[in-house]
Amino acid sequence: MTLVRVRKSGCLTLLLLACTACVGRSVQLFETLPQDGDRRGDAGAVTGDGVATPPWGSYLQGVTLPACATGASLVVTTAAEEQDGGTSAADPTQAGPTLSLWEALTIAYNRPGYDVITFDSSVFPPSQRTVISVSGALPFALQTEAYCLSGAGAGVALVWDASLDIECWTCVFSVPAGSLVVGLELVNLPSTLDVNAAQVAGCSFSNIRYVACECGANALIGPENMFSGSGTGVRNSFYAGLVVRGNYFGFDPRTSTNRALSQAVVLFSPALVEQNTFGGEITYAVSSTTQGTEPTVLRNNRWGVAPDGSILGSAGPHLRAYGNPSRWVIGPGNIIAHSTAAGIVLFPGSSDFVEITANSIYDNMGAGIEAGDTTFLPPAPVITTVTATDVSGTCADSGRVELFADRGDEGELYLGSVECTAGLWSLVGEVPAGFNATATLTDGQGRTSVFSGPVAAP
Ligand SMILES: [Ca+2]
Ligand SMILES: [Ca+2]
Repeated sequence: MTLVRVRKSGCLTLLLLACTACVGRSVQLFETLPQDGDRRGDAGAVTGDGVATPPWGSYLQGVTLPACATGASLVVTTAAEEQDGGTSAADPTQAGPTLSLWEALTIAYNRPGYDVITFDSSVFPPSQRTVISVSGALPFALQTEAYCLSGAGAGVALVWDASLDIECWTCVFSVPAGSLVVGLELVNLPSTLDVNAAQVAGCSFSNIRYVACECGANALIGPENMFSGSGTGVRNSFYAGLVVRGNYFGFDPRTSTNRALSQAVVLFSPALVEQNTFGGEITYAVSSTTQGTEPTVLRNNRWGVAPDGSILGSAGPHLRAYGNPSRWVIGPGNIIAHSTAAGIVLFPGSSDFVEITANSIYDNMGAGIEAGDTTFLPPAPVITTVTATDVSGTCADSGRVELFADRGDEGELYLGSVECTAGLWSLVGEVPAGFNATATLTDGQGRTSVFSGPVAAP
């Protein structure tokens, strides 16, 4: 494992997770695009698993998505690249008999007030996936006032030319404060959706080449976005308030299968990451070099197990936490299972604080929590006695002991917690037959130990 130093905005930072492709807009990174069938314009595709994949628009018909606010309507009626009325058009009557996406973005920009861009479902039926090809710059990619762009109820795939430079910022529309982008398939994005105090939901990002969503302050990413490709799903810079909720990273909810993804979430400021599914082929799930005392919170996410219960596995540890400085709270309610390596790997420095609380960590081939360096971690508590009704033990450092039951030496079932103050602790808790008791200790600074050794239930 390699720590990678990267330079961003003049500051030398050490990534919490090794991350070779997540920063530096001037770097050309992805020469070869993965092929996954998403450039096909037919009704569906067949994955390498032989599973038929319904069109994204069909899938979304069974999903609850956020709706546009009330605004002036613009209904796109052609997939063609048209620019009737020129770049000063401010009304649909200037756009000729059909309205293109180019014309709609132009009018939304020029017409004062909130515009709602939707797609005619007779031209873009949700069952058929109609492609809008983007071969270069979009008019008014830099939108300046709130709008809604909704493919909900239609089958719209925006497919950027794969030869476009990844720094083509004018090839992708921005998402300014108060906006909503929802229900679209976005393929081969050459740069990013700049999302500022706005929401992106129900979008399929495939063949991501760079960063799909670059988030400013108070962005909401989710629910129901899907991310795959050789780039990064979601990234924030030095802005607070990002929420990443209810998405699928490196995972296709239509087939409940893994999709390749280099990096899911890259954070430079604290964020809330919850209720997401992370597939088993993500190189780096969440990385963070957050500053200050606010933690990045990861709760109620799942690694290694799909929402339908199928096992997704992984080719390495699900979460790797190291860097300097950063503060994380991992829990409650994450499922971290079925890794071919550890569940979580910690490499804490002197000013890193990784609290791990009330998760379900089990069936990983390596340790549930592995410490590459224990210098700055509290020692794990020791379990001395397990009876039918309670568990007791000792601790070298004071702190909160969390008790788990596991078939091995991890922590599948969270049973409760108790303070260990004078080197001793005891907790009422029934460890099921066939399970072992295990425990962690979290010290007063918010650093959690690895799991204790397991002790079998009587
Ligand atoms: Ca037109
Ligand atoms: Ca407008």
